[in-house]
Amino acid sequence: MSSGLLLFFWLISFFHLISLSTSSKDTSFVFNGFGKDKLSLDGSATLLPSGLLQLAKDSQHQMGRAFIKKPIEFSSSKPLSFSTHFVCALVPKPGIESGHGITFVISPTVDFTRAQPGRYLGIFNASTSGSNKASRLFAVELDTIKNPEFDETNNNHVGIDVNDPISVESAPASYLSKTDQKNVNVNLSSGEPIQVWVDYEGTLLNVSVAPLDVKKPSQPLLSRAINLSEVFQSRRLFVGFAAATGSAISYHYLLGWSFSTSRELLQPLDSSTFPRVPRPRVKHKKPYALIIGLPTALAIMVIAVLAGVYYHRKKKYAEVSEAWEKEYGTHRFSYKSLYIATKGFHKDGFLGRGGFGVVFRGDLPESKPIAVKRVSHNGEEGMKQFVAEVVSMRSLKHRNLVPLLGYCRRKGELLLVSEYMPNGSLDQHLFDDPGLDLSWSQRLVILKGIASALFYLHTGAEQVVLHRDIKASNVMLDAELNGRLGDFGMARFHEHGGNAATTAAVGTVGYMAPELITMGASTVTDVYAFGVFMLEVACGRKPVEPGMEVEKRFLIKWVCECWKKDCLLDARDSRFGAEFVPEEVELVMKIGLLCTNIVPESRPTMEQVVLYLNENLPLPDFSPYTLGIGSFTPVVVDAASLTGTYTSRNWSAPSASSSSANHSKDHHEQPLESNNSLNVVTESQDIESRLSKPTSGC
Ligand SMILES: *[C@@H]1O[C@H](CO)[C@@H](O)[C@H](O)[C@H]1NC(C)=O
Ligand SMILES: *[C@@H]1O[C@H](CO)[C@@H](O)[C@H](O)[C@H]1NC(C)=O
Ligand SMILES: *[C@@H]1O[C@H](CO)[C@@H](O)[C@H](O)[C@H]1NC(C)=O
Ligand SMILES: *[C@@H]1O[C@H](CO)[C@@H](O)[C@H](O)[C@H]1NC(C)=O
Ligand SMILES: *[C@@H]1O[C@H](CO)[C@@H](O)[C@H](O)[C@H]1NC(C)=O
Ligand SMILES: *[C@@H]1O[C@H](CO)[C@@H](O)[C@H](O)[C@H]1NC(C)=O
Ligand SMILES: *[C@@H]1O[C@H](CO)[C@@H](O)[C@H](O)[C@H]1NC(C)=O
Ligand SMILES: CC(=O)N[C@H]1CO[C@H](CO)[C@@H](O)[C@@H]1O
Repeated sequence: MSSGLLLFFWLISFFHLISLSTSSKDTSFVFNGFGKDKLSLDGSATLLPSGLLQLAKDSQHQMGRAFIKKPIEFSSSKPLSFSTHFVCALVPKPGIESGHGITFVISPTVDFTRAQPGRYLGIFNASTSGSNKASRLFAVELDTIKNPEFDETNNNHVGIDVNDPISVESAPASYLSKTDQKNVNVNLSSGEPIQVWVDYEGTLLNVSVAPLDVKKPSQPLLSRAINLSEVFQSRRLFVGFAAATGSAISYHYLLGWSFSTSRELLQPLDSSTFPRVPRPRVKHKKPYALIIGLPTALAIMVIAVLAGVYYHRKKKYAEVSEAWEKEYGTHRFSYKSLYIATKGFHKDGFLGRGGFGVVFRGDLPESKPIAVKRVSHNGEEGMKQFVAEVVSMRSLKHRNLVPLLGYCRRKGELLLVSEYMPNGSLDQHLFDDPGLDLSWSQRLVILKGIASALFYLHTGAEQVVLHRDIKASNVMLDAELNGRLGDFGMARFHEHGGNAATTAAVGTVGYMAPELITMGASTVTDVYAFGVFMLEVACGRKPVEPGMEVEKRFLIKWVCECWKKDCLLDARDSRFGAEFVPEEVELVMKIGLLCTNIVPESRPTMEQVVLYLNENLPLPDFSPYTLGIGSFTPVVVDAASLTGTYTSRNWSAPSASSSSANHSKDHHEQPLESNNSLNVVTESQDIESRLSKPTSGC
């Protein structure tokens, strides 16, 4: 070999790669960390990017081997000899027994397809042990498992194997310390790098082990006479390493390796350039932190989340239920079912906003569609009575009532469940543009239906039921466009739930009988409201329209004025066209006026109204000048004054009670100058007087 080539190899050695030199017939090489090109890897052996050679994978029953690619040509002219020095590390896997071990191997072949892992160390197999010593194999083992069947001394031994996993010589890993002059144990599976020297010359094989920072011991651990020329017929031999795991697992690393066929030519290892041995990331306490702590933390988190969800749901679906409600159990809906039925009260199911709450459409499984009204209230006061009423209302059955199905109670909220009415409320069709143009006959059917329902409420049920808030927006239309009275009793609820001072009179302005404030609700106040409602349906306008000219502003007055001018039909809804029966329209208007008589006693009962409407009873004799007819007294509730003066329940009848049958314009304003400061305010006198001025023609 030329000196230039030698220099080249020196340079490579200097860069801690590979030095492979042959001097005469000797072979030497050194690896300070490993490169791929000179080694052939087998099994699970891998070369890590750091230059670390990992032999067996960190899982069970793995084996890995690494041999020099080209076989060493041992000189046949002189006895076989070699020297090697390598550094390895066996890093135990946390929590698992460390095993099985690493071997330095000399073999005429690199075909180890029959080899087995575990105690066979990835080079032997079951049949190579015992008498059948077919394989030609020499190995030095660093074994971290005690295999009693192989006569092994302990789980931390070094052995010499010739054709057999049963060592010809073995000893617990240790070295003779120069300084202390005593044997020091070497823990093979400490994870620390361990130096191994194997020297063979003549027929003597010496093996030494020591930690990395210790010089080669003067006395070898094992010294054994072996004739390797008998073991190997061939002089072309592969040298390398093997490692295996079984159910015990270690990471088996090789950090550096120097080999020479001549003891003198063996090159030193440079430990400063060795790759670092990776430590399993979790040590000692951390595995517990992971194995026990992590699942515990996860479990706590899961429980916390579940608890959070539970309480959230519990709060979301929370209801108020009291002992007295038990008897109404069957009428009670769970909030959750209503929440689900209305898809969380989604805006897509929004039906409308009534006087007392918001209405949503809902779908319960196996049931007709429902309407859910959410009524907020600020007190539990009167709730018991109201719920009792609601439940009793459930027993009300009439084809012109919206069937009430039940209720649900939450804190500050009451939910009323009724059947869903597909065609909405009447006021939408009377006043809103996209509504239906209800013909006169349809309207008459609706009026007759509502009259009959109200008659039923007043007389048909076990006890008198007042609606308290009759108006077009509380009249629903079913699929056949029948009128269905809904929301009965709501006003009463409002009265209970709210501030007594502001709710002394409840209902809707324009439909409230004047005596309502002082006398409270009664069947006759319902009749009054129904009268207004009849006029509303016949005229197609609201009872009070502040935007209109003064003469038309108050519906009752306007209808009466038209009658006075003998053109009652002028007040009718212009949308009727020609398709109406004039007598019927007049009849409805007159009944409306009759019902809105300012004198409660003068109003008909609902029974009479039904009879009148069906023309089973002639109307009483009355004119637009009859006492109390056509006198609209808009009621304005002044809450502040109410609180102080709402003591006298006695209503001094307004001047309408004056005996004059002819309702003279000059004195029909007087009634409300009553001295008990009833919170009833009339429109100013000049409006009244102007209204009563006769206008010419129709
Ligand atoms: C064991 O290995 C030897 C040689 O490597 C082979 O001849 C033999 O068949 C193997 N036995 C088994 C059981 O694999
Ligand atoms: C060897 O070291 C490993 C890892 O530090 C340890 O688990 C084991 O107990 C040690 N063995 C002995 C015999 O000290
Ligand atoms: C082996 O060790 C003995 C001392 O125990 C020594 O005399 C001999 O030279 C050594 N042989 C080799 C090859 O290192
Ligand atoms: C070793 O074995 C070889 C071949 O069997 C033989 O030629 C040689 O003499 C032996 N050497 C010794 C020292 O026994
Ligand atoms: C209200 O009128 C009744 C008779 O209608 C009478 O007994 C009662 O004392 C009156 N109350 C007041 C406060 O005027
Ligand atoms: C009512 O007044 C009208 C005209 O204003 C009059 O024709 C009629 O006779 C009066 N009726 C009564 C009962 O006073
Ligand atoms: C109302 O009462 C006051 C005294 O409180 C009295 O001066 C006034 O004349 C009374 N008005 C009427 C209409 O009774
Ligand atoms: C006139 C009108 O719109 N009628 C409807 C009332 O509701 C039913 C059921 O939804 C519909 O089929 C009708 O068309």
